[in-house]
Amino acid sequence: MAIILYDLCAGDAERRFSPHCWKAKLALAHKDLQFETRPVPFTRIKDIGGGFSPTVPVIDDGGKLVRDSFDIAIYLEETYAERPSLFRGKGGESAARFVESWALSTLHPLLMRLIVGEPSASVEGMWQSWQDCHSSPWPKGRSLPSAVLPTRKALNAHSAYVVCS
Ligand SMILES: N[C@@H](CCC(=O)N[C@@H](CS)C(=O)NCC(=O)O)C(=O)O
Repeated sequence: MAIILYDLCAGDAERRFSPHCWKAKLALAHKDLQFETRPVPFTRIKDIGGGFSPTVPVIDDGGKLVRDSFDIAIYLEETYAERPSLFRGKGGESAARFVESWALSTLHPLLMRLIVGEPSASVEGMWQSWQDCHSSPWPKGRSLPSAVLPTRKALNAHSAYVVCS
């Protein structure tokens, strides 16, 4: 039976814009697991599993619900240990945690600023939930090029791992 992934959508159910849900999708694909997505708008997240999680992604694996993209990755790694590994051990898991923390605290606030602009009444609720989730201050005076410099250097040094299509 295919795993179900509850996936954030916009008014257009085909528009899936959540980077946290993308991570869960990539983890499922890397594990070569069959999954189906269920589009969920912000206002319906509370209906998943009778209020199981305030956020998506959530997966339903034969009745077992798991929330949070990183917890989903750990669950898949442990439950489907015979499949291609996501972390290749505890060292890889710790490195992935570091990258996640860096992306959440440095990259996401800057990207949010580019996408939604300066805080305003229209995004106030969204920004509050963002800060609650990530404890990140509004990124005043920081620029995207300086924030991505470590990534740029790493990719330059290890370009063999970058696949272009
Ligand atoms: N730490 C969580 C964060 C998930 C998260 O923030 N998801 C957003 C969508 S990108 C969400 O569901 N927000 C609901 C809300 O703000 O009401 C994870 O990695 O899954």
